[in-house]
Amino acid sequence: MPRIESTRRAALMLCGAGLAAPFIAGRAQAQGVTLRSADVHPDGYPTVEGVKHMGRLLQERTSGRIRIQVFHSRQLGDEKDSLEQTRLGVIDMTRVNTAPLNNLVPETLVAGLPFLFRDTGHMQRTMDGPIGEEIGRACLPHNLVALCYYDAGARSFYTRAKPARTPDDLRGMKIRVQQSDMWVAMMRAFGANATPLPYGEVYSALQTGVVDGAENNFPSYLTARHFEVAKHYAMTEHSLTPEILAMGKRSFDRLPRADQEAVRQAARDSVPHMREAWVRMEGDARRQVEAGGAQIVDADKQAFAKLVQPVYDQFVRDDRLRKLVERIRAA
Ligand code: GTR
Repeated sequence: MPRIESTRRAALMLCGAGLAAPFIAGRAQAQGVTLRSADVHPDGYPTVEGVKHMGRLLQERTSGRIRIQVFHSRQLGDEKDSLEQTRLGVIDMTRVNTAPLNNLVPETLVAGLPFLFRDTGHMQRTMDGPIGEEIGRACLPHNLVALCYYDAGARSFYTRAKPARTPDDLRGMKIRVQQSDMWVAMMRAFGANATPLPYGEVYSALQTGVVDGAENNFPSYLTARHFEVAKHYAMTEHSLTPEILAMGKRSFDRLPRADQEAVRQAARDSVPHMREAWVRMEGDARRQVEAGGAQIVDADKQAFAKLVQPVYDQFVRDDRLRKLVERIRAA
């Protein structure tokens, strides 16, 4: 089934379910609300498990009045589609990477900038604190209420023909990136040609040679089965871009204030659960792709890091973003 058609069908199905019905104006408590949340990853993936955990907390804390149903495995389309549906109020929540938000909310691109976060701890402290809050607030005028950030490990290159240990190896290769202008510029800086594609199209693009490679963390490399068609994984670790869980402002505004707070709190409280699942899966995924024939090699990270200034020059131009980057570096 063509992607767009299946997405529209899912959206119609959800509308038909009468999303707005349980929210009764004037009531202090929402009654019998099921929040629909989208994810591109399969059941069991740490992001899906994080949102399910949030749902369990919410259900307990509201005596079953508010629940979450997770539509995993791209049932509601790729990330751009689910973001759009969330902004429009067709679905209530979506878990996406920060990258598909970059063109809409420039503050989010800061979180994906190459070699900005020093390590996972630095990323977590930044995103869980005032800087993450500021980035989240910037989503509000676009009808998105940022609830929390999840881990996505480090992204590295994987390629079909030979490993991308250095920028020279990568030169001229067509590399799939997420749909973000900043990510396109990052590939240009590394000497590659960027091909922006939705996640769901990457496997066949790799298989047919439409692209020479892509980049992602181990859990995605495994679960999307990209390791079957691009076997050379080089540890460039060029970005620690985190995930974001966002609720549509329309759905959020329909909830009474106390329930809004319960939603925010449950999201925050789901983060440690997600991160534990993440750590487990990152190690498992690495072992599984190796067992499946992937060749993991070290890369010359310094050589890649030396090339990123043009990305900063192009995208961190205004004062607001410059200050964010400075504060992140100083943290
Ligand atoms: C994954 C991320 C997804 C999506 C995907 C991609 O690591 O969890 O949200 O961004 O990468 O590359 O499209």
